[in-house]
Amino acid sequence: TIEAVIFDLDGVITDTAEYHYIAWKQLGQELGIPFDKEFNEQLKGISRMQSLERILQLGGQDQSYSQAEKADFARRKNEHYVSLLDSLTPEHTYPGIRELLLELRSAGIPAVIASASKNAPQILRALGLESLFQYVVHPDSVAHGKPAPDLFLRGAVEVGAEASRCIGIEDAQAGIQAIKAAGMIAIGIGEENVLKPAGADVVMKDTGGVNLSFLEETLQA
Ligand code: B16
Ligand code: MG
Repeated sequence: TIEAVIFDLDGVITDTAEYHYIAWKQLGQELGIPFDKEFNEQLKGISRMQSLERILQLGGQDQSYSQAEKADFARRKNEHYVSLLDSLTPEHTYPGIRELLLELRSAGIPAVIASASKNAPQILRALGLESLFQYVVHPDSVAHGKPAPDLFLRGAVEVGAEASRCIGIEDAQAGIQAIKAAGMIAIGIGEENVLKPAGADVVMKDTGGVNLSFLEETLQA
């Protein structure tokens, strides 16, 4: 039996992965560092400052700015990102997610958020989902971000679940790696050719078909 389901947020619960992309792309343009969706896959699941470092590296500008300037770039990106969050309503919850959370609640299986985002609580409030999660791991509470397993392991510990009986759901390569490093079953949401190489046990195009019986079958497979 499943002891906990540990969800990533951006790109699994709602489409905020796209908002991150829009906001980073804008900053990239301002810095003269254009990039595409393929490069953007590397930014998913990693922290704000790490994302900025990757973009600067791409443009060969990683030595060009002081820490204060970098902090200012990250602040600007976040301001843009947070302004995009203003339009978020419960209708923006991905297909099947609310239904799955209700099924888990009925079955007494804890649902946990393991997101790298400092904006996670605000997003869950905007979607009206806060009360359906037993625990939200704070990204600053662990030593290492994804692809390290820390966020997922902390989530399991907080709800008293055995890692091998947890299912993690992720849209990012770094996130799938984190779930597998934690010794959990990994369900990828997105492209098979992106998430299978990262170690996903199963990949679904979207969240529509991810219900409790599917999760139980996946754990038993
Ligand atoms: P913030 P997740 C991650 O969220 C995003 O995938 C990643 O693109 C972002 O840089 C990171 O959160 C930090 O977000 O700037 O809001 O603190 O996918 O782990 O839910
Ligand atoms: Mg994500």
